[in-house]
Amino acid sequence: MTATIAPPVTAWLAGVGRRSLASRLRAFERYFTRVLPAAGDPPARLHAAMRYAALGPGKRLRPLLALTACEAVGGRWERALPAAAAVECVHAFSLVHDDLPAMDDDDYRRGRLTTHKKFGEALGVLAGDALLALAFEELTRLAECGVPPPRVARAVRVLAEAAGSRVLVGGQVLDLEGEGRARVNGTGVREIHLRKTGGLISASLVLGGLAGGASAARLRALAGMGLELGLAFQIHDDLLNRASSLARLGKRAGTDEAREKATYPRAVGAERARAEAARLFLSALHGVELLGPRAGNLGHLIIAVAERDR
Ligand code: GRG
Repeated sequence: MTATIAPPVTAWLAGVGRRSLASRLRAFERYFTRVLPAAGDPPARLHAAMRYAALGPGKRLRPLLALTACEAVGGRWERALPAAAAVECVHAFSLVHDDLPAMDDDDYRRGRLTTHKKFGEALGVLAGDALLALAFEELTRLAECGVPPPRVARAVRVLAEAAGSRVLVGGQVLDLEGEGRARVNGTGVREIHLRKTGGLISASLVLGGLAGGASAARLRALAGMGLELGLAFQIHDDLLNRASSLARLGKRAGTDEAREKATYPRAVGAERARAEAARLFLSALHGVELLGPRAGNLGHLIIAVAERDR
């Protein structure tokens, strides 16, 4: 299996006339490529593994959320580029570690071999570790973009909490504990999804808001909206996972079902899952509307997420 079956990064935004989103995505890609250590820098194989893991054809949803949240609250989106890179580094770390034999033991991710399959298990672990450290190194660069130091410190705390034992890592533990056990109910699945997916999506919006100078009330609104969006995104992903093929989704179809994973459709049925995702997407969009006219790109982005079929 090669990278050629993976959709290009922009594919999920195509055909929806969201030109400014695509241009922010391109700017992010250029920036992010420079953030990652060059593949030739020693230790070269580690850096090659980090670049493979981070620069693969993902959707870059979290960076786009950070950039569009920044502009939604009146900031220049470029100011949030370090925050966008930081959330993508944490995301990439979590995917690399999630694919390891000790966790989901996956061979394919984003339509190509997983990082540990390509570089070996030890480098898979270490590339993930280094990406997590790089996220915080990068976040401090917000100060170079003119973000006041107290806001930078707050951003570091927000991301550390989102990546830590109460949120991302904690969600992974709950998920592992639930695997193969008696069916996890809807409330249990919500808890896992909010931690594994909602926390980082919420942090992406908050970091963008911090970079853009958002008030405390707007930061709270962004955090709440992010949890709704994260939950909606994950339920939608669960539904896509049931139906999609390796070529469309970049991983094997129905893998959640096969592993008896805690998914929302499995817990409450596909119809209720669909209705819940729609309710959450609409509620997040309502929150965006309240942010005012500069939140247009964020709104477009959420609609693209809701309409995603891969
Ligand atoms: C190993 C610490 C640790 C955590 C793992 C993120 C995670 C927790 C596991 C990955 C598997 C999974 C289903 C996570 C839920 C979040 C999610 C849907 C990730 C995939 O996000 P996308 O679709 O990925 O944005 P791309 O490839 O587009 O970047």
